[in-house]
Amino acid sequence: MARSTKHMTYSGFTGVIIGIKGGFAEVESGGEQFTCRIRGKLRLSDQEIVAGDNVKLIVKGAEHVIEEVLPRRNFLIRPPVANVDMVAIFTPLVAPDVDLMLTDRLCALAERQRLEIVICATKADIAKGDASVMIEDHYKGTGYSFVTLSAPRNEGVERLKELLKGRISIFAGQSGAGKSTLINAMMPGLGLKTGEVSEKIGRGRHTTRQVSLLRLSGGGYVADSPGFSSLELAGVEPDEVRSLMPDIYEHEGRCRFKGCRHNAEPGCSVKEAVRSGDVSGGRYKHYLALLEECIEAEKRKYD
Ligand SMILES: Nc1nc2c(ncn2[C@@H]2O[C@H](COP(=O)(O)OP(=O)(O)OP(=O)(O)O)[C@@H](O)[C@H]2O)c(=O)[nH]1
Ligand SMILES: [Mg+2]
Ligand SMILES: [Zn+2]
Repeated sequence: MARSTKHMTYSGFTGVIIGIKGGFAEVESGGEQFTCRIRGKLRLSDQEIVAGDNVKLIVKGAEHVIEEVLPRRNFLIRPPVANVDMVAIFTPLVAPDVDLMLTDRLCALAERQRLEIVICATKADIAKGDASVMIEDHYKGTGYSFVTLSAPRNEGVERLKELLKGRISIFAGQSGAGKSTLINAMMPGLGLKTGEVSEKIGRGRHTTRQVSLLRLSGGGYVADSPGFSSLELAGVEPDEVRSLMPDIYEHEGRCRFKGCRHNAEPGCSVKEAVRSGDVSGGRYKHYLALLEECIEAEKRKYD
């Protein structure tokens, strides 16, 4: 794009925020990257500009200035990123531990934001037996993409890159699962900090902090995020839980009773599907746990 130095301002192009530092933002537009000043009135407004925001830029003298933030399709609080398409949910096949309850919570939260989901089973090189098959089986009824990965063997890395193409994705999941390691494997030379899994407590240390969008060579952006070891489904109504698990929700309207919560009611299509093996017993168990949690949270609300 030609930019005249004769005129004071040149207006009318858009870009994507890939990182923020102080009053400045890194913006990518048409394959180029600009450091831009964020207009004062935008900095003072209630809406904080975050990575993933689409913005309108102008050139003012030697400076690029962000004039306007375009409407967001969605917004994630942790990490703070706008316009997210997909979440890659990481679960290790070995240490720290296989915690599918935590993974299912994350899936439910991602569903709530209407994000695409890919399940990433990591550390295949040191996994025992059929750990990967077990996890794939757990998610068989969900329709989620599933990738088995090993960073040292470079296994699954190309397939994951293929899935991330053309999208803004967040890497999420348990601390020590290998998110930062995988980003490093996809982007040689980046050198994100990764942590050793602490032997003593079997949990990875939190090593990921800053949020910026990283552009993949094949197209698409990813944001790393710090892992965690627990997570609450805050503000979800008990009757909303089943809509956050597609393998369970598939049975909506098929039970004897309308609005069946699939726990105590007779003639329940979900319970039947668990018995016949069409719905994974593990997913059903986690559904019941999440349902119970939301019922308890609702009770507390009215105490
Ligand atoms: N054997 C093996 N080790 C891996 C693999 N991926 C990651 N690791 C190791 O697992 C540990 C944790 O990896 P990280 O990439 O820091 O994990 P993370 O998910 O980013 O963790 P947080 O930033 O704390 O959320 C490091 O010691 C990595 O070297 C893998 O595919 N195979
Ligand atoms: Mg990390
Ligand atoms: Zn039912």
